[in-house]
Amino acid sequence: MAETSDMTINLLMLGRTQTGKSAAGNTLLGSYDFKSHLSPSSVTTCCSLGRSSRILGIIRRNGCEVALRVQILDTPSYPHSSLSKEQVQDEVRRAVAQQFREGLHLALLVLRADLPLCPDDNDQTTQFIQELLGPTWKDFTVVVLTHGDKAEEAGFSDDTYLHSASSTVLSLLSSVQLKYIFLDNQKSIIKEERATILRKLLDFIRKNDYQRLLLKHTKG
Ligand SMILES: Nc1nc2c(ncn2[C@@H]2O[C@H](COP(=O)(O)OP(=O)(O)OP(=O)(O)O)[C@@H](O)[C@H]2O)c(=O)[nH]1
Ligand SMILES: [Mg+2]
Repeated sequence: MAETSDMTINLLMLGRTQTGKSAAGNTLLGSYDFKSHLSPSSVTTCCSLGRSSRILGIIRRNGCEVALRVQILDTPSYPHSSLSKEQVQDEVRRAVAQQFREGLHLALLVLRADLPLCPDDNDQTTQFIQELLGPTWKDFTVVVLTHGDKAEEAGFSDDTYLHSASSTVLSLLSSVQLKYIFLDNQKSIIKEERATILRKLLDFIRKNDYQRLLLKHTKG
């Protein structure tokens, strides 16, 4: 049961196929709620909601411990190997309206840190997000760079990675006011690492004055 003093954050996973959206959702929840595996076709075909248990040790309010609850909506990718753009948009809008009635705090745009981001791919993805979230999409979007382990194997640390990243990535990061995090979904995350990542996300939410974004309703 959620206690009234608990704080719940609503996060929406978005991104291209096989970038690690479902794996990132699992990492953040500390669970295996979402189906995630390597595949020559898109794995996730409909939205599903994952909920964390009450997480302590992250937030204090007026000197008192407040439990954090994380709700994550995993989504089919765009582009998708078998769904059209309209089908993905309708499915995401339907699920957000159903699961996040009070709106979402952040959309997590998942990119692979170990692959170049090409301008056309980026334009297609950001246009999709803009159409979905509306004109304030940049305020509510955080870039999540997965496959940090592979980038590290190739000799890039989180800092040096940005020196070598393409101008497309750099301008995307700058347009979302440098809201980004690195994730290695390959290893099982320890409690302290997850707490650090959740604190960063809470910081982005705080900078947005805890605003929640409501998506425009569509057919359904
Ligand atoms: N090495 C490494 N592999 C990862 C990482 N994140 C995801 N993967 C792998 O990438 C593959 C795809 O992961 P998914 O979580 O299914 O990706 P997705 O974006 O949800 O894919 P679709 O649902 O098909 O669009 C899986 O084999 C994951 O184990 C990461 O940070 N490092
Ligand atoms: Mg998936």
